[in-house]
Amino acid sequence: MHSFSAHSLFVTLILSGFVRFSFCEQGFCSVPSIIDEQPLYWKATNPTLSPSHLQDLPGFTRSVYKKDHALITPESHVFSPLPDWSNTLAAYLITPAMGSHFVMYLAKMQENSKSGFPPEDVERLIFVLHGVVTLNDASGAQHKLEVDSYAYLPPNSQHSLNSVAAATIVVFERRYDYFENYKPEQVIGSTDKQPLLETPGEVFGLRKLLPTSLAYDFNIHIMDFQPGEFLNVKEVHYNQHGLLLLEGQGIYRLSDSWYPVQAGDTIWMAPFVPQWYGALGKTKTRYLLYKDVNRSPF
Ligand code: UGY
Ligand code: MN
Repeated sequence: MHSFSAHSLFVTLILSGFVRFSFCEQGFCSVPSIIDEQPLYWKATNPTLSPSHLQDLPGFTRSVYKKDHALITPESHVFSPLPDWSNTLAAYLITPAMGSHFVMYLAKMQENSKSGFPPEDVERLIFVLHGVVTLNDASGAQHKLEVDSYAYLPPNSQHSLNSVAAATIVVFERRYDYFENYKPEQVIGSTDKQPLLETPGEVFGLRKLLPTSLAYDFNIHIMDFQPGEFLNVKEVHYNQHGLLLLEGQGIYRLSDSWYPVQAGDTIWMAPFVPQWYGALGKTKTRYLLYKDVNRSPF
């Protein structure tokens, strides 16, 4: 009886993907098959702290911080309370201390949490990675934002984000760069509702979360690569980037370094850092990418 229940527990664990094997025979090892039926972006908020055999090695991290780029991996995240927010812990992953003109942070909203207000003239974009967040906007309307949904709040627009249960969001903020009489408007949407755009000379799938009109001084790109696909252009450009890998894995080239990366990783790219990505593994890569646009470098 005892051994039967142990056996059925074992089978259940295998079927549920909690136990994975690699089989080695005659010098060859097969990669374990991955049964992954988790919710969308689950890996981004529940990353593998890999390589798993080094997970507990004191001092080991894949994180790197250099003059023109940084890779910040989940085992390096340090969360602390956000000023003005209630019941929320945040990890700032990119800030002007690195040379960026924007911030990118993960905010873990707990039960009955509420956001604070951005500083004067600062615009905000939030993207939901886990859970459900309610946006109360400047007009008094309420919007329920689920995983894969986002909201752009123009500078100085009164709003609050509320959550009754645990939720994780990624937040981008930047001091708005006013241009002529253009005025950005609030935008609410979800990735799956955005059309696939043309990418001449490239193979990746591209969606943009914000309108491309001059009122907006940045955009967030959602980029998809099938395993084996890569950037054709070995990009070097004046724009800066903040990247969150939402799904998949591959190799990111930044300057002269080549990094294995996976869902949950964050990358800061300074202007002009040489950049290239190749998707590997068995599942598609999706990443979310901040890019400043529509303004003269002067
Ligand atoms: O639009 C871009 O600059 C984008 N293709 N860059 C990148 O993926 N590193
Ligand atoms: Mn780029």
